[in-house]
Amino acid sequence: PGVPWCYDSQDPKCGPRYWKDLAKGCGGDNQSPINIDRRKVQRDRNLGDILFEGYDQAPPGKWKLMNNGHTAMMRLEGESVSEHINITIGILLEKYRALQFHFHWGTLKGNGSEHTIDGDQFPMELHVVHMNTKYKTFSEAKGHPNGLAVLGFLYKVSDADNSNYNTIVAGLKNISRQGDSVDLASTFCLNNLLPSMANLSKYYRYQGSLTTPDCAEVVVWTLFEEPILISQSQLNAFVNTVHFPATGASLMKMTNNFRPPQPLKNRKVYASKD
Ligand code: SG4
Ligand code: ZN
Repeated sequence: PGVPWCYDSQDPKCGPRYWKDLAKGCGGDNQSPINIDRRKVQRDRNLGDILFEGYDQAPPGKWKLMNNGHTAMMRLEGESVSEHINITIGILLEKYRALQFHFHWGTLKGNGSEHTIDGDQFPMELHVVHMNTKYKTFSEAKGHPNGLAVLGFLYKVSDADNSNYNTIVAGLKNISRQGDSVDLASTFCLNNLLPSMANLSKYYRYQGSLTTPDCAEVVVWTLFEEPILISQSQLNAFVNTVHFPATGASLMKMTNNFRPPQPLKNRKVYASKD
């Protein structure tokens, strides 16, 4: 079900510039991603450290890595499992439960982050999607501007492999095609995939949307300043291993699965620190 949307790299005829014709929401005034202009952000002293719960524990269940045709996505198997992974954010200290995480990347030569900082695009971006626990269902949450909270992390290339990514990178070969999925033993915790917790106090906050159709404007966005380090060969594994949905006989590598920055319009971006 849903609209046949895609990225330009798959087929320019259904790429981001046409999304608003497929889903009205994608033409809204609070769209994501955005470029973050460091000179224009507003310091907000109320933006304290985010409280992470369960990020430091290997979940009791399994991580399910899947190719949904648009990205490589990791889902927690079973609701009771993901209940243990929460964040508390914002002045109202609202609690959000983790649902899944996924990646946006580029090509072997080009960058693939969705958010940019001072116009700079990064090699890859991680999104951890959470739902406000005061709503009972995902569709109820999608009816409210504070329904979802996505944590965004940018990657930087390092010389050494990031061994915390070995399980995911190795799993990619099992999700080469759309619909493929693989259960990964949950021997690692979410923390391991992120920068050190001590370096997460600087972040940007703004009100935005999902970055794919229906582009619902229901996301409290947090983009962290501190990058995640990963090696070029680990990045290349995403570009080389995962494929878009097959059209006819040809199988096309999944590349550039990012939406470009959208107009900020009347919004403000807040920074937790100078
Ligand atoms: C990716 O396509 C995920 O696989 C989607 O998750 C996600 O949609 C979509 O990105 C938009 O999320 O953090 N980039 S984003 O704004 O979470 C939703 C699923 O398809 C609804 C479950
Ligand atoms: Zn995303």
